[in-house]
Amino acid sequence: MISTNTSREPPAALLAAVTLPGAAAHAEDSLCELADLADTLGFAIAAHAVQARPAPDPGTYIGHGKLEDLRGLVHQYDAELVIFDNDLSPRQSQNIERQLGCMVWDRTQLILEIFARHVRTAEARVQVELARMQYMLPRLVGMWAHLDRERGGIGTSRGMGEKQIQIDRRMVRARIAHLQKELQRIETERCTQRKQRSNCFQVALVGYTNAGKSTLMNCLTGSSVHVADKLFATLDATTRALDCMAKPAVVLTDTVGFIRNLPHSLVASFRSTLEHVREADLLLHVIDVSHPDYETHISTTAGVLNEIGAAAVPRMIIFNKIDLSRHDAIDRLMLEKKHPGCLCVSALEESARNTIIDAVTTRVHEGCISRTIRLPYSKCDALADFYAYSIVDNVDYREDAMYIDCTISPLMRRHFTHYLPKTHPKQHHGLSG
Ligand SMILES: Nc1nc2c(ncn2[C@@H]2O[C@H](COP(=O)(O)OP(=O)(O)OP(=O)(O)O)[C@@H](O)[C@H]2O)c(=O)[nH]1
Ligand SMILES: [Mg+2]
Repeated sequence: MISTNTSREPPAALLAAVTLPGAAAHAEDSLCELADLADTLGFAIAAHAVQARPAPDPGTYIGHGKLEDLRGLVHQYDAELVIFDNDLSPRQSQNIERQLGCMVWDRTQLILEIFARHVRTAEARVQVELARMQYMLPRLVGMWAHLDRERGGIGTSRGMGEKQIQIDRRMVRARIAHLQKELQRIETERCTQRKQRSNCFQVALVGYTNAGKSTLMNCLTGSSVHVADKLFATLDATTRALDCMAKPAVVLTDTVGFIRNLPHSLVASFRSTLEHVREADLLLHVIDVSHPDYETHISTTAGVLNEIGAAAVPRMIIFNKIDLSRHDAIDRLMLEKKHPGCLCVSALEESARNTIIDAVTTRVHEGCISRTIRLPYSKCDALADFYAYSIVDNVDYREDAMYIDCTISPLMRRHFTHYLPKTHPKQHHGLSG
């Protein structure tokens, strides 16, 4: 089927997709998302072509007849670009480009271009460039083929194009090695910052792109991180203190969103940014409940969390944008039944703050133990640790020592190992001094 759209703004682009058996259910949503991704880069989608096939064509992914149709559309709309919803091999992109006479991107390249456009910090710049270089390396072949076509002929030895490819490959490999070193340096720096934060309960916002993570970050911490109604507005990790009564103190991190078929090279390059997610004590999984395909967003996010090694981190589900739901109360009931313990909020409403902070505080204090600990006066310096890492209910200054009534969270127990027994907890614990 080929459908067209008469409203057109330059630069024009076309979308193309091949639906393989088993993928039909999500094909339309995936194509809509591809249009949103293209829109993020400012392309106007003039038309799209979709073909159902039992398997991709090895040379051109899409069938030859459909490719002819696309060629007609390229001319009709004067399209600069054709974007495939599937991942194309370097050879397939090259063949299609040759036949259509315009630029051809696959889904991965489109996402890489968006990331490149949205980078703000030096770290994200390195991460995105590394992913782009890795994507480009096997695709250099097509870039210089014209030199061979111009100069090559029967009897010519190696063409200029081939020599140029070898030079380029060396340069790209050297650049990749340089970027990898740079990322390692950044990771070491991050490791130091993480150690500084290890006395805090770490919470990270995760979820599909555009779910409202940054809006929630601003609502919860009063910060002003960048919010936009476009995909991949956030590429960097921002960490802020959460103003709540929990002990230990809580820090919240906002970071890059996920999407279906997130390029593996990007996941690998963003390892240091995603470390916040892997090392968190709790993940707030934010879901845009107004999105018709939010169930797929939930499973996609779960899949990426698995891929980055964060599957075991405890999660709290937050259905956001409930203000956009048509039957607010009914939807809440249905969601709470299906996802026990979930929260339904609107990040645009003040009430979201208290709802989430109360739930996080409860989670921080889950598994806390209450103890009366004897602290000899010779160790009175340690009293500061009790105030920093536990909730102190009372300090009784007796003749022999101080007796501290306190509540200690599981995360902070390591600070009190001297005071707590290894096996049988008793009501009173002392430190010999
Ligand atoms: N109506 C409504 N809009 C919201 C709500 N939360 C966020 N938005 C809007 O949704 C859009 C995306 O919000 P962001 O906070 O940038 O989303 P994000 O999850 O950080 O997106 P990425 O950084 O791209 O992954 C913005 O236009 C927000 O104003 C909400 O509760 N209700
Ligand atoms: Mg964001």
